[in-house]
Amino acid sequence: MNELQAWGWEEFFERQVKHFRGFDVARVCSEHKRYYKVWSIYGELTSKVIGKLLYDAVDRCDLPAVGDWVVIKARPREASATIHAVLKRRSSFLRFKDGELQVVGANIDTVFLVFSLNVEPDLRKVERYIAAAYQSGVKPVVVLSKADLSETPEEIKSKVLSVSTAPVHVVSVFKESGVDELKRYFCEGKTIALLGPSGVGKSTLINYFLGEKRLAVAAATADGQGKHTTTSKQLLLLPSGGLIIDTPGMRDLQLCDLQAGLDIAFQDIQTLAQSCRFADCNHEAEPDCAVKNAVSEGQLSLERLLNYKKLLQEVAEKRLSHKSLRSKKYLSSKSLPDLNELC
Ligand SMILES: Nc1nc2c(ncn2[C@@H]2O[C@H](COP(=O)(O)OP(=O)(O)O)[C@@H](O)[C@H]2O)c(=O)[nH]1
Ligand SMILES: [Mg+2]
Ligand SMILES: [Zn+2]
Repeated sequence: MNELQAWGWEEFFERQVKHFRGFDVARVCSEHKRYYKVWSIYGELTSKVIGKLLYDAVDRCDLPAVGDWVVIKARPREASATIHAVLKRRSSFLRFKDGELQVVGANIDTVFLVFSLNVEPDLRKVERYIAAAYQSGVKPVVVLSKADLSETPEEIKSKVLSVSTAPVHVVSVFKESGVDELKRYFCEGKTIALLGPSGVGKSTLINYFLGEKRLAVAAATADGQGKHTTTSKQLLLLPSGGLIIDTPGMRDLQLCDLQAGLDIAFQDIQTLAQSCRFADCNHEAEPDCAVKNAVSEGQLSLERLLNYKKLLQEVAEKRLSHKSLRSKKYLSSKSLPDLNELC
């Protein structure tokens, strides 16, 4: 495996650069206003996008984001470069910020959805994040952090497992428990992103994996909450191979108009629905509704069903509102992750 491949370069990107001659490729590792740090065969370069790319950009999604592969003209002696194109993304996490769609991270294979055990995680949020991950073409893994601050970590884990089609891990960096199990998701050339509210211990976890205190971590607070320390996204190379993206805390993730992602996240409801009398059952007042029956028999929680309906509604609304957005190209036609593969 060459250097580029170790950073995630693959055939999917290779195909896109056939017609670029005299250029190099690089991966964006961080973003600072309109400057980007990129990894290239010349080392790390500070780069700027060319005017045409800025001019042609309809929204922020058209500009480079952390994790993107870009086409560059390098000036190795000055350790700088200009970015001429952003290659099509294999996957991307999106969110709405300041009224526009933004890419939180690009070309991610696996996402660790981190929730701290110092309070019981909001199961509805867990469901939402999982659905958003599947929709983005990324495999989710739920990480319940700070197990040392909870008296009942295993109990909370089983509650989370009951709403999760993704694996769930209980970890404590302070006690060094459970963390090594997460290493099985590291694979050379594959990118993991950490998402979750700020203060849950994402940067601490990454420092543990890096084996050094590379990232700033919030000073401990009495309530175990932590505060906002990570201010920008950053792509890092793991010593064991593989890549990891640290993100600042995020309240919410954007769902996109890919119903299939929801279907995977709520596979239990999908399966039940196959036994409803009507194929297009809305699980409202229809007779012989297997989903409602499961709720009344206590097999399915009403909150989970209501959240599923709410997310469905949101997806339907997105579909309408994104019709006018050119960035629709980032929202649909994404392939779903292969759930059987670990790496
Ligand atoms: N008790 C406990 N605290 C932790 C653990 N991991 C991180 N923290 C603390 O949680 C706070 C926030 O951590 P940080 O990594 O900055 O969180 P981030 O905002 O998600 O990146 C810091 O004070 C950490 O020391 C853990 O396993 N147990
Ligand atoms: Mg952080
Ligand atoms: Zn039904």
